Amino acid sequence: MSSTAIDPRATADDEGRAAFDAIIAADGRIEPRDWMPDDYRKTLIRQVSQHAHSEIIGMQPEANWISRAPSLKRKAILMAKVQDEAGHGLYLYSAAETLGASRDSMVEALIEGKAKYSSIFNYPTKQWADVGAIGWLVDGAAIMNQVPLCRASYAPYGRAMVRVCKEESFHQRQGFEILLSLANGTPAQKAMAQEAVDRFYAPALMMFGPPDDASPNSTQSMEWHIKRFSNDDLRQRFVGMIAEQVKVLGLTLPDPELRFDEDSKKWIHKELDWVEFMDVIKGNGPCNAQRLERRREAHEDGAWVREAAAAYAAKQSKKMQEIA
Ligand code: BYC
Repeated sequence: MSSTAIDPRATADDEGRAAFDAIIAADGRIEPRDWMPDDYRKTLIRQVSQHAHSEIIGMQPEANWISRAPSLKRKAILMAKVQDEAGHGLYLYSAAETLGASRDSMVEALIEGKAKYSSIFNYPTKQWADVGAIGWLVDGAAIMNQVPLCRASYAPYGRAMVRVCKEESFHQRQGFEILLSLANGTPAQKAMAQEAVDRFYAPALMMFGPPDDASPNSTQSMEWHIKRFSNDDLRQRFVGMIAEQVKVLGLTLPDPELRFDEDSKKWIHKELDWVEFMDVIKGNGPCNAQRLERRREAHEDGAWVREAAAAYAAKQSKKMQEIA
């Protein structure tokens, strides 16, 4: 091609970028077939697949208590909640697939320990009240983070989030209600609830990710309207919310320094252990190895389902070809 010839691909890309920029500037939505910059696609595949993995791995700490739930009613509710998390994972894998990521490659990255998932699920659930603390604090943090994601510029992600958030809000209430029952129970039950809150408080605050000045992805993700608020902003909102709710529970947060500073209009909370956080996301948390081992086993156990589904799909497609 001579140097003066017009490269049709370059023109299409320029037009695509202009259309993309205009949609983002107007706070509109990008659909799967729209042109998008490679880095936007990559960022979304990263975040959405990590989010899907978190939902799937997040089933384990609570499933640990299904067989030991204290009543039939609690057991039924917990089973429904854990199944909801599986559903969230599936919506999210589907959303990531619309960006061109294959389900197999995402699952492989998870079971090979190459993909990240939320730090929180690498902590153990040691006693029944942990199920309440997860519902209240972990699902509570998840909602705080995910409600703004309903407006994410990538439409399939935003649409998945709407449904996820409705279910998370039920999850948070069931967790709060478990803690409330325990807090109003015997002194031993109240102590169990307090101990669970003490253990999950800091890890729940770290779910929002590193502080803003150490968050390499936030600025660009906010410019693209994927994230709407920074990690610290969401953490602030969350702390403010639970500081009030804990009073209703009659429990305390393990943070004697926690106060609202009128001058800065910010909540001052204790320093979080970011060394521990980095260690957990690198795979060295208390339960990382166990979570991945369990996921690998489940994947292997489910091989026959995948094979049967693939064989059925192949048979149907052959039938359709014969008819056509
Ligand atoms: N854990 O630049 P940053 C649930 C990573 S499941 C692990 O701030 P970004 C539930 C981050 O990926 C809810 N890794 O990143 C399920 C990045 O690493 P890479 C899960 C974390 O993406 C079952 C690096 O640190 N929610 O609710 O702008 C039962 C630098 O961070 C974490 C979501 O996934 C972490 N906590 O912001 C019950 C929400 N934080 O990828 C409940 C969707 C950061 O560059 N995700 N990292 O190697 C998001 O909103 C964002 O991805 C984050 C991080 C706020 C998490």
